[in-house]
Amino acid sequence: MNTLNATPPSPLNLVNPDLPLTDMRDQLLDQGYLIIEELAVDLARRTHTDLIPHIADAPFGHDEFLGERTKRLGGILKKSIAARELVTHPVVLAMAEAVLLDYATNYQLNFSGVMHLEPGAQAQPLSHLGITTLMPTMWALSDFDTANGGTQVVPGSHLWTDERRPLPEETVHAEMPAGSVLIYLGGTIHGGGTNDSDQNRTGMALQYSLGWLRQEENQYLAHPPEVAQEFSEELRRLIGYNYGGSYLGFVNGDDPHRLFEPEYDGPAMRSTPKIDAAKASLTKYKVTALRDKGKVF
Ligand SMILES: O=C(O)CCC(=O)C(=O)O
Repeated sequence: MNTLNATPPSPLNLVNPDLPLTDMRDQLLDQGYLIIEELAVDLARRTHTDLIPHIADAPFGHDEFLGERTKRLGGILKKSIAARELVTHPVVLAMAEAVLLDYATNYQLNFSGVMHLEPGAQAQPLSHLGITTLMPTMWALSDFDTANGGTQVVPGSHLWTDERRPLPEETVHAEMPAGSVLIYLGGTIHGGGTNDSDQNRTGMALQYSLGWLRQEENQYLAHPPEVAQEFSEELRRLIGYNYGGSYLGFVNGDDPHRLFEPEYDGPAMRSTPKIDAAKASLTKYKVTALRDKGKVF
């Protein structure tokens, strides 16, 4: 039983971090987005402090999408140790598993970047990326609200056709205190808002994608082995020093993570047991789903 059941649902789909993961997953899949309020306040504060000097040096965007009063910053994991923990936050990874593992046996970090809207930043054209190949998140490093350009999302739009355009009243802005995270689906219509306030709005976008897709940010160049060796094994595997699926991404026929395991002298491993188990269950799931639709006999 969660505390939310006692009160009317938040129009912003704001939930507290104690909500059971299954309820969070259901809200995310149903509405196409979810905001977990103050999930990691201290980590977000430390990340913000680490990144402030880098944001000061970052350039503004040069077109309507990138925003002429918006600064973006990549290669975050070498700039902030605290950010590394946000990438592997267990609640967010649980949502990524729930959302992405219907279509792949593994998932990965697709992108990590700051999106910093200064006063006067204009709203982005809304994007509709289509089917769920991605689970983007936006961590509030500062408070987000409608006035300062809180991310726009269109509830339920992950189920819309490409042709349908949202009416203004169908769009909500993520309003959330620093340390909260907005999680949405790749197919949910979204975009940065207009910053009409006199404050900066700083968010960190961490996106996860199907393990067999090309990553948007080239993680191996952004975080080459000499940088990644400082990361945890979980983080290294998540950024791509791992199999993307069975037999996908090997190096010399072996697990790419061997690069960080000089002591390993066993046989080359062409997949991981976890990925093989996921593949087996996925195949079973797909055959069952097709049989239910009368397509396999
Ligand atoms: O800044 C935001 O709130 C969202 C930005 C975004 O969706 C993007 O640049 O792809």
